[in-house]
Amino acid sequence: MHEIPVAIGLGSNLTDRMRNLNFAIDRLRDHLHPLTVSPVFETLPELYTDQPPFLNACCIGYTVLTPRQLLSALQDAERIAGRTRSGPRFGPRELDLDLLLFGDQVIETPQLVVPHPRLRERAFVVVPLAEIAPAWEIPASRGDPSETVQEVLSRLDTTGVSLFAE
Ligand code: PH2
Ligand code: MG
Ligand code: MG
Repeated sequence: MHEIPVAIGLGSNLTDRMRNLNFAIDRLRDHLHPLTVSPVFETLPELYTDQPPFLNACCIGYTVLTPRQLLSALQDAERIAGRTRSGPRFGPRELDLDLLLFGDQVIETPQLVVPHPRLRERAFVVVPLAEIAPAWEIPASRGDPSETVQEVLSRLDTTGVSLFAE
């Protein structure tokens, strides 16, 4: 069995946000071993700002799934949590599960881009990820050099990201 370390970003800004994150964490336990969960942060909405604040967290763990299998497990969990694809791009959602990192692999398919294309710009992802994986080396991709999570964090503006609960 070949296990690969992966990182997942979790977000919710509709209905019971903490319940939605906990639902996702329970589902991720089936696929990532051992599962490490970051603290939860409350974050001001970015990209599409006219929406409620998010709760964001990250999880890491080892998986035997392929990237495609893991992506479809994430999409299943989003759907079961009540997510529909009807709203605006970057708009409000019950549950968002993003495949951020898959070992040191660089993947560019129409369905999936890893490392996540906006990972390095988003304090709401990098702050929680740095709590559990500061030394993870993000592979070079899309013109960005390889650098650690901590290095990315050190140049981000973290205003709007505050600790919510452990
Ligand atoms: N997700 C988005 C758009 N904007 N803002 C915050 N604070 N947190 C998110 O998870 C988020 C967002 C689309 O995925
Ligand atoms: Mg997202
Ligand atoms: Mg998403």
